[in-house]
Amino acid sequence: MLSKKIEDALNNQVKVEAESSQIYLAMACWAEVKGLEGVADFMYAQSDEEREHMLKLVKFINERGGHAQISALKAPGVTFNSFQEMFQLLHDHEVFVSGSINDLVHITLEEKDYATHNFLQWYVAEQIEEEAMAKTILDKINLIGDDKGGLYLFDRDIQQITTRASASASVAPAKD
Ligand code: OFO
Repeated sequence: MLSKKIEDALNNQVKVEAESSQIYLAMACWAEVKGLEGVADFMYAQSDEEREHMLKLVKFINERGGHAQISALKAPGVTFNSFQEMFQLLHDHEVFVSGSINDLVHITLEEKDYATHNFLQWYVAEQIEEEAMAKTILDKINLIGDDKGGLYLFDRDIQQITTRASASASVAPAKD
């Protein structure tokens, strides 16, 4: 059974994950209309993943005697000055989400809720991966800058990251 404090904190994270999904969906749309299909596919995949993160929390809350709240979301930015700026925002957002997960983990310790603490370890590991990936991509795009040829190759490269990630997700055992 969840305490009210934990239920509220988990519901806050539901909103954070839902907003992450919307942010990446908006980025996918912008990349798509700018003609970078590889980047768009990568962002669509990121958006789907964030929705899964949200659903995993929703189900956990409901199964543990709480009630998951589906709330209004903050509208994401829909245009960017450059791909560099967009990937910087993606990176910064992942750092923000990691902080939010850490706060949540901290509350579970304060409340002595070890079941929720255990459940959240999956998110801690996921954030390490996502931050590392965002950093790798950001470093690459910072090297490329505004170079059109570089951006073309980057678009092809990132397509491989997306294909590899979805292939390993389909062969890997279920993450939960
Ligand atoms: Fe939900 O994993 Fe990124 O933000």
